Parts: sequence; structure tokens; C-alpha cells
Amino acid sequence: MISELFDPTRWTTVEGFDGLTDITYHHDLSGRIARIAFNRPEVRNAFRPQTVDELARTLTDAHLNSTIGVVLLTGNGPSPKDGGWAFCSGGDQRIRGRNGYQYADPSTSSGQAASSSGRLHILEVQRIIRFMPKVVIAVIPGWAAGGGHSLHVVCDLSIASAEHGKFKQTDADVGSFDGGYGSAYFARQIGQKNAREVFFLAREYSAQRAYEMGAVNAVVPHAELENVAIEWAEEILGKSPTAIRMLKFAFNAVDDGMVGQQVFAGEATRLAYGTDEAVEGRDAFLEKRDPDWAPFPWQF
Ligand code: S0N
Repeated sequence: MISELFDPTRWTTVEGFDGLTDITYHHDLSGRIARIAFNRPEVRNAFRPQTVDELARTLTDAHLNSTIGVVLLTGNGPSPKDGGWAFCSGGDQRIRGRNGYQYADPSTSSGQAASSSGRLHILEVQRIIRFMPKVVIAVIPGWAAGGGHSLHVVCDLSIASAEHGKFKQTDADVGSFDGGYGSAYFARQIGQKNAREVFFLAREYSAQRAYEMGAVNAVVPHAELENVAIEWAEEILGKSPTAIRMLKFAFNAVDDGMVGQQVFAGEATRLAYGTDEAVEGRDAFLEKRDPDWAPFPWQF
């Protein structure tokens, strides 16, 4: 069993991803929704470097797949040890060294050799989610804590289990700090006072309280969590893909500085490439002639 919430009749495993150990990766039967799930429920779905490698690989696959429009990021459960549920509890503290998190094995799923130098690459995964022109929904069946809390913050939407969804930003308890999206962007979402409370006091918040703070979009009965997430995904898939990608990057741009402008502008360039005007510029160069811009008015 992957998860009590997982309905195997709705999903198929993705070819080429047989060797995953720390997460599971599925596509729905239409091939338009990806489900990526932490699969370490015995440690509340904490991530180690191997987990982060696998997340990066599967998220990138979903990013590059032009049929996929929505990604559900979730956590499998419950824990076989005590029945507890988790989205993700952040970095695996058992293998945290003085300069990052250590690989357990000499060779990893990414083929990267282990070294005495630890890895700190969950932030790369945050950027994949942030810059992927698809909607990423955090589907939160239990604890979102530490770096797991930051991952839900960076997702486009969050839906939480009413019974088991719980939120806690433990960074300051364990001498860790996500000074980027996890905190500063979180404050943009729920306001400075609320965000500072969540980080400075490191208290536990129910899904309902997180909803009231504006940190999650919806709180739904636990048994319905994945069904609701799929309903939301299908609703989004009924929209214009170009409008959704431009909107996601427009929402991002204001907080992402020059990189936000670069990403948004790249999409504008892609749209411009589709015009006769841009085709004329390219053809004139290839045909070694002056471009004829006469058919293209200076729009007002
Ligand atoms: C999630 C919590 C609140 C759940 O409490 P609960 O339900 O009482 O369960 P426990 O009994 O505490 O846990 C059950 C079992 O799971 C183990 N476990 C839980 N979380 C972790 C974890 N993160 N690492 C390792 N093991 C974990 C427990 O030990 C227990 O095991 P057993 O049964 O053997 O006793 C509660 O568990 C909790 O508070 N967890 C810790 C949360 C935390 O502090 N996470 C780390 C925070 N920091 C980060 O995530 C770093 C983020 C990061 O990576 C980063 C950020 C910015 C810049 C760079 C980086 C980077 O490092 O890349």
C-alpha cells in the first residue's frame, strides 16, 4: 500500500522511474496530472539528499512533459509505526552534518558520488516548483514542518486534511533557517506579524487555523483529500494553458526581482515568436534582405 488516500485505479506508474526509493511518481489515466509523493512515512516524510534528488528528477520530468498541466505534491501514509500522517517534516535531522545533509550510500539515484561535503539542495527543488509553468498543488494529509512547511509555501495552492493536517515551522528549534521563500515569501502570503509568529514561536497550527491565516486554500475531510485535489486539478486543466502559465509567472514576477522579470519576459518572447511580425524578422535575416515592417502597425 502506498497510501490509504491513494486510489490505484486512477493512477499509473511512470515508465523509467522504477528505481525510486524515497518518493512515488504517478500520472493519472489521462496523463495530464502528475502525483509525486514523499514515501518515508516512518520519519514523517523527512527528506534526505536521495529524496531531494528523486524529487528534482520527477518534478523536472513533469515540467518537461507537455501533456502534464498540474502536479500534486503529497506525502504517503500513514506511518506503519504509529499511524501518523505527514506531508513532509523537512530535512532528515539524523543525517544532518556540519555542512549539509549526508548521502547514506556511496552512489545515489542521481549517480552522484557521496562526499564528505553535505548537500543543501532542497532550495533547487523549490525553484523547480516556482519556475515550472504548471500548477503545483500541495496536498497535505498530515504534518507540514520545517523544510516541508517551506515546500507547501512555495507550491501554488495548498489543500489540507481537516483531521490530520498540521503546520509547524520548527526551523528556529533546530538551528535551521529558510531565509528565502520559506519565510520572506510566506510573510507576503499571510502578513508579517503572522509569519513572524509562526517562525519565532514555532507553535503547532491546525489546518483550520492555517486556513484562517491564509496559508492554505482549503481544508477538506481527510478521506476526500486526494479526490478534492484531483477535482481542483481537473478544473484547472479546463483553462487555457497559456493563460495559466502567464498568470503563474505574473504572480511570481513581483517577488522574484530580475529573475521574475526574466521568466515572464521569456514567455512574452515565446508568444511574440508566434506572430507574423517576428517571423518576418527571422525570414529577412535568413534571406539576407531588409525586413519589411510595413504590415505591422505601431499599435495604440
Ligand atoms: C513533524 C513533527 C512535529 C511530528 O511530531 P510527532 O507527530 O509527535 O512525531 P514524532 O514522534 O516526532 O516523529 C515520528 C518519527 O519521525 C521522526 N522524524 C520526524 N521528523 C523528522 C526529521 N525531520 N528528521 C528525522 N526524523 C524525523 C521522529 O524522530 C520519529 O522517529 P522515531 O519513531 O524513530 O522516534 C516532529 O517530528 C518534528 O518536529 N520533526 C522535526 C521537524 C524539523 O525540525 N525538521 C527540520 C527543519 N529544517 C529543515 O527542514 C531544513 C530545511 C532545509 O533543508 C534548508 C532550508 C534552507 C536552506 C537550505 C536548506 C537545506 O538544508 O537544503
